Amino acid sequence: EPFRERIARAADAKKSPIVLALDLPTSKRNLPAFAAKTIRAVGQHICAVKMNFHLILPLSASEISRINKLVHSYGLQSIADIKLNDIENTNEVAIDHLTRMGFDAVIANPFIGKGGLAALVQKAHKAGAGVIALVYMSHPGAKEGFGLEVGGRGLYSEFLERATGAGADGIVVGATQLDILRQVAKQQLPVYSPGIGAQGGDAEQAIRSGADYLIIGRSIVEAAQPAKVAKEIQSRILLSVRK
Ligand code: O7E
Repeated sequence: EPFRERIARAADAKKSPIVLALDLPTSKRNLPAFAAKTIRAVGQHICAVKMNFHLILPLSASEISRINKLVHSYGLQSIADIKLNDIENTNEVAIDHLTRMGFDAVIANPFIGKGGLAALVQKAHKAGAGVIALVYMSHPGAKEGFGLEVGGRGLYSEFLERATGAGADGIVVGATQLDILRQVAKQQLPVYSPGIGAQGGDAEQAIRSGADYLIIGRSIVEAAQPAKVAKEIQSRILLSVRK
């Protein structure tokens, strides 16, 4: 079953479009134990876990594999978010390592070009993994890159075309970019939206504007009661209109 369907099934089963960004602060001691504790706490309120440099840099491959096994035991998908942005060979080596560690999907930056993105998607699909492509990021400076005007239109619309053309399994648009969310919501690809809470975006507003999945980190991970916060967001979204 392709990643796109696996994560849709997980979201259905958990009644949650939340992708937990497991972004633990560097001050935390015993990261694997804290990661496991967080997954156990919120596992019923999310459909996937996303790991970034916060864990992929300090932990060993076997420590990451163990976390991925725990993620899977909760019926969740696991996404590796080291935004791939390199030459073909390097991206392919990264995909090899990440899929061996048990990740179900990777993130890619369409800036590498049509050919590079297509090769990356092919490689990932062959390994049974999905690819989610950046289209418009959530931070204020995103307009200086993704929002640049090229040939009379925003670079992000070119990135969207590249993602579709390459056969990617989803795209990323920040929850802080509601206009862009509304534009891309009409497309065929599932939209993953980060920037809720800590970066100022709102969960319900993002869903109403067309986000299919919400990537949420610090507001859950750093909360005194992560399960309570995750459950609150989950029930608020369930009540709001889904597209
Ligand atoms: O702000 P937080 O704590 O809720 O965390 C957001 C996470 O989403 C964090 O891991 C960050 O690296 C990531 N992210 C963004 O914040 N903005 C983006 O535009 C894109 C991502 C991201 O996850 O991209 C790949 C899916």
